Amino acid sequence: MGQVGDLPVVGDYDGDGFSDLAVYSPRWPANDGGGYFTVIHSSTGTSHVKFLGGVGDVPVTGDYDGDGKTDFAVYRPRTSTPAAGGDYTVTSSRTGLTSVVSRPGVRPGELPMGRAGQQ
Ligand SMILES: [Ca+2]
Ligand SMILES: [Ca+2]
Repeated sequence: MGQVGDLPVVGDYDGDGFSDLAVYSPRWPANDGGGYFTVIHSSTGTSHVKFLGGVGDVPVTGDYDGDGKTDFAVYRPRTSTPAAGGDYTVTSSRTGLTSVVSRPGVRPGELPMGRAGQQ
């Protein structure tokens, strides 16, 4: 944790009510196409790595499933047709399943705000 280019993504990933230190690394060292999250759980002090996303993705963590635990999520703008929006990839902390939600209306250079369901 703590490489050049890492982005802070603090959240309560273990659901104990305390924020967990976390970063998103846009690139996976063994594969330049992938990104990953590294979280130090406040409840145990142990670290957890979650691979998700790729080059150009922006971390947009939040509690999308409402279970009290922060969900791993990234946003990928559609650079080829920016006015068409982009795709959110979210891994539910409740089910462990990863899903992709497309959202229109994001303009070039605009970062997503709030939940995946809001515009
Ligand atoms: Ca926590
Ligand atoms: Ca959650």
